[in-house]
Amino acid sequence: MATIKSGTAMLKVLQSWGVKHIYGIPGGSINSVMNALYDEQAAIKYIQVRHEEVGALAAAAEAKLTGKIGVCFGSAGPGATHLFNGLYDAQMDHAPVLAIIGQVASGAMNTDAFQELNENPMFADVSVYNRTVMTPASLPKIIDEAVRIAYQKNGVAVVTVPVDYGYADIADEDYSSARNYRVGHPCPDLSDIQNAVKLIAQAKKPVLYIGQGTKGAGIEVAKLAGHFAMPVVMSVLAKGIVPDDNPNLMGSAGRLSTKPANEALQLADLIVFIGSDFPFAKAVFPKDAKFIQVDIDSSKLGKRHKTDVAILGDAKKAMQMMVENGKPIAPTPWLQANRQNRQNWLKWVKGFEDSAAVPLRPEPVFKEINKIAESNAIFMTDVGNCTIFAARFLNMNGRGQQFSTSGLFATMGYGVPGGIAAKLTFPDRQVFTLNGDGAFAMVMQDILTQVKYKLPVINVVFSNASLGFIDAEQEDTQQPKYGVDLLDMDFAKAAEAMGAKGYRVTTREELIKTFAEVKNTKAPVVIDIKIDNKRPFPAEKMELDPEKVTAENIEAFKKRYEVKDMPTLKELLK
Ligand SMILES: Cc1cc2nc3c(=O)[nH]c(=O)nc-3n(C[C@H](O)[C@H](O)[C@H](O)COP(=O)(O)OP(=O)(O)OC[C@H]3O[C@@H](n4cnc5c(N)ncnc54)[C@H](O)[C@@H]3O)c2cc1C
Ligand SMILES: Cc1ncc(C[n+]2csc(CCOP(=O)(O)OP(=O)(O)O)c2C)c(N)n1
Ligand SMILES: [Mg+2]
Repeated sequence: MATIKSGTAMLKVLQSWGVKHIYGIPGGSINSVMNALYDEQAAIKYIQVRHEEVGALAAAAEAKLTGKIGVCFGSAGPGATHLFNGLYDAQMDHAPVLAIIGQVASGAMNTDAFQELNENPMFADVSVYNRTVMTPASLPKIIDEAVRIAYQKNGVAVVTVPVDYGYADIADEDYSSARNYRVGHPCPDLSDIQNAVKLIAQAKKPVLYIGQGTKGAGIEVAKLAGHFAMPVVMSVLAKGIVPDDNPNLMGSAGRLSTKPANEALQLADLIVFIGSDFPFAKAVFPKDAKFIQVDIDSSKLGKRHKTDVAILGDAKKAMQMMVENGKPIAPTPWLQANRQNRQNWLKWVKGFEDSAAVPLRPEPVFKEINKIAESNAIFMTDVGNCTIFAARFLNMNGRGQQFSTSGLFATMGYGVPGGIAAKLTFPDRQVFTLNGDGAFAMVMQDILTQVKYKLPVINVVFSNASLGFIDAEQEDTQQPKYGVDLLDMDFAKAAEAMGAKGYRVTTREELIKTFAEVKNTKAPVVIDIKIDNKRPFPAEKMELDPEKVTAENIEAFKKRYEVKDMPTLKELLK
């Protein structure tokens, strides 16, 4: 009988599923996997990260960008516990990820051995599949099962491997089911579609709300909105699906939001909610608005809002069917007012783009990013005020550019790992990471990984010497600012020390010069931009409506945020 090492058979299964690289850090309990990775290095590349969390986040980010399984590993004990943030990120944004966890040798298990943890209960909550391998012969089959289930459930599969098993010889067979993998969604029910278009025809102020479930269907979103004269609001994770220059696109709602998007939803009498699980629905959607929901996951229907018409099925197909089954509606005063509101907002934002104020404002930074961004650029965005800036100020083309962040888990430290994953997976595409100074400091050691693997990522750090996002929250809860100030540092120097190219930017001239220089960089760069710690315009709590706040408050609000020529949507509708 031909034999193969169990660890090698495992990697052959991963190859059959199209896995090209695996992120992790070696340890005694995972060395049989390292041994197999050494043997198979021509087919699967081992990526040495400097923190397992970065490996797990990179695997999650890769899965989000490609829809394909991301793979990471950690050794028993501390290597395993370091993976959690990446795995929760994958779980909460529905990304298929496989985590291979080292374990002490089978004979030492359950003896409180060095670094031995009871790994199954540890990973129970984060996973859709979670098993410890019990014989060397079953390892490749269990890995195949894990990948299949991670795909089917869009979640995290965890396989714990006692270290001795990976070295053992087993029968050399085909253990993979990859060739049988199929994806399919239920077709929307025609009567549900007909009920939906009836509701749309009756609505006076309909809004189309889209989430990342509409990926690949930007054209259908634009058609549906145009056909029924609906302004469009998107979740942050849907950024980039519809071109930002579409006149019906209001932006995102909630706190990472724009004025026109929040106002459209406040006044909506119907929300057509497609491919989203928007967590702030209760706070942002009017309770009494009629609600149509489309989702491929039946457990989501009716979850976030009382629902009048629930449609189980693929977003693209459902949108096509709605257009086919409903009479077109000519642009209404409601749509026109929303378009005007959007125009006013964009004009106001543009008014800051050439600001030479020092410390810099974020708008001039995004002007330069938008200027050099290529038509298929990837924007990996960290968590904090920079997520607000990216949601508002990135001008994405809806045709090849991609945006990603840590959505529902919202972990800081997503940018740098995301940049590693994006550049490894798409070496020919331009990759930006957009990071706050707090978040960047959590993972900046992995600039070393970008350097080691020659990944020319453009890392932008918004240095405001503050945990700015939380600073604003402490203002809202009227408590003393505490724990939110950060020591400023020179990230450019740190980058240089790690072998990357570092830029320190404090003025508009330096900003323009630096971005022109990094446009076609062949090496990783870190641009440390000293920006003002001003609170971003709070579109989630605007004090502009005379029916709700005093004239004095409106004046103070306008003064603080330099608001001009932005009447409320209510005023525009009069
Ligand atoms: C600091 C921070 C603050 C945030 N604040 C905001 C905010 O103010 N506003 C905001 O919008 N977001 C915000 N987010 C992101 C937010 O937490 C959620 O992650 C996001 O709103 C969810 O987006 P989604 O609904 O598109 O994606 P998901 O939660 O992934 O939902 C997608 C839905 O689409 C369904 N689906 C998938 N494929 C299909 C298909 N083919 N057809 C039909 N349905 C499909 C899925 O079953 C799922 O129900 C923030 C993130 C960070 C980091
Ligand atoms: C790992 C983790 N810890 C804490 C938080 C809470 N949190 C959200 S945003 C934020 C501040 C981010 O600061 P920074 O990266 O400097 O960005 P800024 O808001 O200043 O632009 C914090 C602490 C989090 N989301 N993730
Ligand atoms: Mg900061």
